[in-house]
Amino acid sequence: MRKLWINAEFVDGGRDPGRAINPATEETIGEYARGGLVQTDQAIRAAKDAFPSWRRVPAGERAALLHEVARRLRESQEQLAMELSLETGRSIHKNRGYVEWSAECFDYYAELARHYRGRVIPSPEASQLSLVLKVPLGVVGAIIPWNYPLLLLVWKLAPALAAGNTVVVKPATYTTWVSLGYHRLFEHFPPGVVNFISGSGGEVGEYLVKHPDVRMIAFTGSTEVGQHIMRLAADDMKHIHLELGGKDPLIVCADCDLEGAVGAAVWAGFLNAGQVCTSVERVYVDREVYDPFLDGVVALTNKLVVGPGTDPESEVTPMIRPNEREKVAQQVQEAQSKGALIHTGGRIPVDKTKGFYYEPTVLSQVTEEMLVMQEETFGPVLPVVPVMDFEEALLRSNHSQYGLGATLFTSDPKKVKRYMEEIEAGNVWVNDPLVDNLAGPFGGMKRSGIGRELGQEGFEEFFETKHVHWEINGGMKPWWFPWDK
Ligand code: TAP
Repeated sequence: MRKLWINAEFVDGGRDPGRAINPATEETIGEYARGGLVQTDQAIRAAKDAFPSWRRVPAGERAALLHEVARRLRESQEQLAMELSLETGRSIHKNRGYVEWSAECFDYYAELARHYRGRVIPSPEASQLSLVLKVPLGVVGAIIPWNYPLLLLVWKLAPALAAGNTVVVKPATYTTWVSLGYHRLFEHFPPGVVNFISGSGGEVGEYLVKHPDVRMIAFTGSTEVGQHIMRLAADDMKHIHLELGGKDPLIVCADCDLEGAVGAAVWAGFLNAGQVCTSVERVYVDREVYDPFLDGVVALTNKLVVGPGTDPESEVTPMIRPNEREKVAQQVQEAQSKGALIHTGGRIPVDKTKGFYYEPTVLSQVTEEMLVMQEETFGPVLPVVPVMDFEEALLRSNHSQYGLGATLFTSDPKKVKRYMEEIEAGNVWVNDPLVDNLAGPFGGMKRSGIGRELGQEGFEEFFETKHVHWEINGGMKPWWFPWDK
């Protein structure tokens, strides 16, 4: 059974163990300790006690420890990728890439930490020194979703540790087993700097958010829980960083490479069974190319291999749980009842008696009022909508409560210029969706979140900023009391 890891020691959960389920087979793959408030308290205390000495570790030494995490990730790539496939159901082929990318993220922040602590700014007088000083915040609570349990953990942990914070990690319940194995990556750190707890979000997660010794909450998950966290964090004025849901549009212009647009829509709509925060969830296509585009998308979707992530041939993998699949099915049914046309999919595959599969689904004749166009679907469903032109597509893309990612397919630089400036999304892709960049800040606008991960901006989130004014000469100043001095 996998245990909690607090102050560099294994800790029991004090409750009945949890069972890790393989979404492709419904089999139990392992057990994990389920923690509660006692263990969460213990972890926060360990992180608090470790902070004063961890913050003073020289940047070079800290960088070496982070590079060692990268080395350990690469060394265990195959095992880590397989465990991810077992518990998330996702493609082993993609998971290998995510492990490597996680290693690169640690390497990136190790080097950033070596070079950055703030800056010197101009002073009013020659005898003065003015600094913008960046100091770590203290204990960071990292709350992680189930869809990318390693990558989204790393996007928080690497910059938080590089900045000199200590961390308590609370994984999602569905992916606790794989996450409690990650302590192996941090065994060379001083005790208490990284701690892994477990337990339900509503109990343990909320306790972490409310705890006065936690100075920052770095959260990825649903908009609903993010809003709740923001309210709770207000009491202590905690720093918060929220990466939330999305309803990403894809605009297909008549002047684009149509084959590329078809491939991109299918890829970005059905990767990880649509359980990507930046999945394409709405497609707006210029009427001129609507028919060939839709035909192309349906034809390509029909060729996709649906199967378990542990099989490298599988392209569309299972969803995480039957209740998540049910939410998707309900959106599709609602759309169909209001006149939407299902071109392919829209059901549980008949040949899959085990596993939480849902067929990749292409819809047309959808209207903006349907749930499938309004709410995050988080499943393999692609609604395709004809539009008059780019202007209409842009307008409809922005007509959403979300603003996470967006993609434009065009060969017209004038449209690209308008789009990059006016689309209401934090991640803007042109002719190539879902490409993230370690140096490029990732995050959302509107109800998709606050703050950014990755890049220099993602590093800044984990610091407190101070302005330091230093008069080197000392002595009385003419503007002090008494006035006539
Ligand atoms: P949530 O249900 O929001 O859960 C996310 C995390 O928050 C889990 O660890 C969960 O623990 C915990 N949690 C739940 N209630 C909490 C509370 N009251 N206080 C503190 N923590 C709480 O999301 P999910 O279902 O795991 O993930 C899917 C959602 O995440 C989608 O909306 C998706 O768009 C979003 N997401 C966004 C991004 C980015 S980068 N924007 C990336 C991936 C996913 P339990 O598992 O124990 O409930």
